[in-house]
Amino acid sequence: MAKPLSPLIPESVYAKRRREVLKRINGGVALFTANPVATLSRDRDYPFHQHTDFFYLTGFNEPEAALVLRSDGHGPSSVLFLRDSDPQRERWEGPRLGLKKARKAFQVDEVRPFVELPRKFRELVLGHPTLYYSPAGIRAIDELVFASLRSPVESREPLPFSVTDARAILNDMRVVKDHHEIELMRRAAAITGQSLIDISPMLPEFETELDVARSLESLFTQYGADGFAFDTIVASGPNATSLHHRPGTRKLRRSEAILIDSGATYGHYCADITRVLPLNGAFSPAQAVVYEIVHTALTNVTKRIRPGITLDELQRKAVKELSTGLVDAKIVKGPASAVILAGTYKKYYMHGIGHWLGLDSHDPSPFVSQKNGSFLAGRLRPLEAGNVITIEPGLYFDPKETSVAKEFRGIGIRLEDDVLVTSRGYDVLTGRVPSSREDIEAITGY
Ligand SMILES: [Mn+2]
Repeated sequence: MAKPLSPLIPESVYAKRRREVLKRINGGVALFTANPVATLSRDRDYPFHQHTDFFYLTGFNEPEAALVLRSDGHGPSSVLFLRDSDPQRERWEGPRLGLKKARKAFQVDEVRPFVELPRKFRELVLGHPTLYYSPAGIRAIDELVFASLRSPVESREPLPFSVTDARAILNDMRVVKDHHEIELMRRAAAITGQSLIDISPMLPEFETELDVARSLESLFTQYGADGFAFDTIVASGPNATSLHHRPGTRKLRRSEAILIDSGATYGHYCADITRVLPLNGAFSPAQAVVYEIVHTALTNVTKRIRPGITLDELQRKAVKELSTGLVDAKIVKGPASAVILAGTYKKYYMHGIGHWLGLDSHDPSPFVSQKNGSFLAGRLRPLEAGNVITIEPGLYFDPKETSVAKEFRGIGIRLEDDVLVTSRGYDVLTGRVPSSREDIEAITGY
């Protein structure tokens, strides 16, 4: 019996991940919960998305579920709580896995109804000094966790006396992808990439940004995507200077370029690709100049990727590439060293070079851990084989930006690839999607 929605990674892999958590919590107990279904207004809910830590450990895609992992060796070491079958509710909400099928599907010690969690929780955490918790924003569960700390002074009940963020453990585990995950991410990248290629020659047919966004998402689905990594960004003309522009009903103009930043998910794993395409098949001279600078930065930063390098180093390389490009093209007054030192470039490049990618489009960033188990704030660990990151240099000139010549105002160019770090260097998962100016003009030349 396959579990709903995660037949792509075998249960044995999830079981292995849970054993790894048990090892790392070393005598503690851990609680992971599913995301809630949030109400939008009245009878309408927000679309349900599973909490990615919970999904990583279970592959289970229903709300009202929790996983308790206990590492003291007494009693059950893994207990999964979930909703039982309820034909009446299922008539409205769709099928649930239910307890009976869950007992067959999951390699856990116990499967219990979710409604029992409050009653059972105290018993499960008893005797564990530390409770590891990955909060999903459910007040009632937060309350349960705090209540477990609130035992009377000198109580005979040895309840946990510390609560710790379980995400540190999960961040550490999730940052290195296994071959199952890499396969899913390759597929998500292929779906997203092919859809972008397919939609390019169709662009003149679209009226608005929203048209483009919905048609692209439809292509994702046709190619087998099971969702979207984030809300699709489609920004035409000067809208591209706003980093996360939401597509609207603005009419597309042939003289402009369109920035598309989007990602399909496959097996819940994300792709995240950005391309900028000219709406009339060729970039204007000013667009072309900026495009070339950003593309050179993308190429030269990507070449640096290998185990041991940090994202900070890649960012410094990006800043150097972009600043030099701006000065060489006479868009900004030099020398480049002054542009970098004074931070003038931040007016035009105001974000990081990339982020980790996985179940979340902004996957956990691995921080340097200290001997005492705490983390050094803000210090990212160097890249290692199995990491997947995005590389996304960009240049944005506000329509009102008077520090650059008129023809550059309102131009926004960002190019983004997804890159797997390998033991020898890197593998661009989105490498089949054209990115050079010539190749982009070739696929949009109608
Ligand atoms: Mn991104």
